[in-house]
Parts: sequence; structure tokens; C-alpha cells
Amino acid sequence: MHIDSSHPRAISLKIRERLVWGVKNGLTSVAGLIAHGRGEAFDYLLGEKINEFAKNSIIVAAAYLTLAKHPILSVNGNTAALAAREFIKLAKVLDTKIEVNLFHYSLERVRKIEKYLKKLDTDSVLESSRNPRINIPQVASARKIVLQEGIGNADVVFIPLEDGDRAQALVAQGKKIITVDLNPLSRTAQTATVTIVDNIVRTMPMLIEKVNKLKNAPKNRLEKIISEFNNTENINLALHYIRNRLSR
Ligand code: PTJ
Repeated sequence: MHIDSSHPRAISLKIRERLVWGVKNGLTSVAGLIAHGRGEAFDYLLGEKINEFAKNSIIVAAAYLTLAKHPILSVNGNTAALAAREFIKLAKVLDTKIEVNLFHYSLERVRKIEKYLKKLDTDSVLESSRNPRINIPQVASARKIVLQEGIGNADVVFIPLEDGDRAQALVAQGKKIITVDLNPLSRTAQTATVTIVDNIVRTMPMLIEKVNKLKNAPKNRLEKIISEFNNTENINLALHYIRNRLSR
């Protein structure tokens, strides 16, 4: 569908079209459209912009990713459609890999997403066909199927757009979890080490910029950024923001 840029909701409509494209091309699940609708509702309440609490957490996420020994970026059907190029850019700056990990699991869709990412860049993707798979204990969904060399070995895991039990299980394994979720109340938002309450489309460019900035920073500066951050307090800022917007 052609969307005129002068339409008052052009950006939002273009993002929707991107997901429709993802579904048509077998990257995004049909349920991904529903998940996006939930995200849109929260985005409306957040004013559809990057707020201060999101900026704070993006800097902290950049510090964690920069300090990590084995960071990994987890992509699902929604993030593949909305931010594949940015995931590849981030993988490059961090010198790390992307792993496809799905909730509505099918090997066919995993392969399609991997193929799509590989077309954009040949070596940023950890291929499921070449890497041993393991199961994360205590995860009820197919999200438990991960690659040993990816999420299995990672110390910092970037898992945007999920409301599930995987974050909790990974935190229990001692990993640091970074998520992006427009819903500050989702289970993943509530259990992650760093929760970026923002739209993935807005977050990714800023996250790449911040990682680039912090890449050569001294270790103690990165540790200071991390130690001064409290995820619960930051999520509360997002909730207060929504409440104030509603009462106004
Ligand atoms: O491709 P699959 O099979 O792995 O499935 C992907 C989805 C997203 C469908 C799957 O992970 C899922 O069902 O997710 P949930 O449990 O609906 O959680 C998705 C979360 O992401 C919700 O809390 C939404 O509010 C949030 N969300 C949706 N769109 C965006 C978003 N957060 C940030 N940016 C968005 N564009």
C-alpha cells in the first residue's frame, strides 16, 4: 500500500506495512501483527518518541554490550522485518553475531530469516544448520531452542520484543539481558537487566551511535555507567510518564 508522507500517521503506517511485508515474505508470524498492535498502543501512550528514560537505558545497554566478552543479538520475526539492517550494523560495531530465535517456531521460518539476513550481510549470522542447538531449561516455549555458540555461550544477550519466560531463565543462568519493549509491564521488561521502553525502530540507530561512542571508552567509565543505573527505577519513570500523560 502506498502511504503518502504527508499523512499525519505516515511513520506508524509505514512501520505497519513493513510488518505486513514481513508476513507476506514468511519472515514475520501472523501473531507478530497482534504483538505489534499491543506495542502500538503503548507507543501512543509514550508519545511516539524517545523519552529520557529510554535514552538513559540505551546508554547503559551500550555500556553492557561494549564490556561484554560474548554478546549476542537475538532476532525474531518482528525485529527481522523492522530492523534487520540495524541489527547487522550493531553486530559489526560489536564484532559479534546475530542468532535467530523464535517463539512461533518453525525451522522453515528460521531458515528464511537467516537467508534474508545473509543476503544483507554474509557473515553476521550464526546459522542454525551449522551450529549445535541446545535447550534452555525452565522455558516453556520454543524460545528455549538456542545455539550453543550464540545465546548458549553469551554473557550479554540482546532480546528485544518478547513477553516471556526466556529472559528470566537467562538471568537465572547469570547472563545480562537487554530488552526493548514498548510495554514496561511485560514479563521480559520486568525481568531484564536493562529495559529500553521504546520502539525498536527508534532505539536501534541510537544504540548503534552510543556503542560507537563508548567503544573506546575506558573500562572504569563503562562500569560506572552500569553501576549508576537501576532498571526498576527507570521502568518506574516510564510508568509515571504514561500516568501523567493520561491524567493531563
Ligand atoms: O517471530 P516470533 O515467532 O519469535 O514471534 C515474535 C513475537 C513478537 C510475535 C513474539 O515474541 C511475541 O508473541 O511477543 P509478545 O509476547 O507479544 O511480546 C512482544 C512485546 O513487544 C510486547 O510487549 C509488545 O508491546 C512489544 N512490542 C511490539 N512491537 C514493538 C514492541 N516493542 C518495541 N518496539 C516495537 N515495534
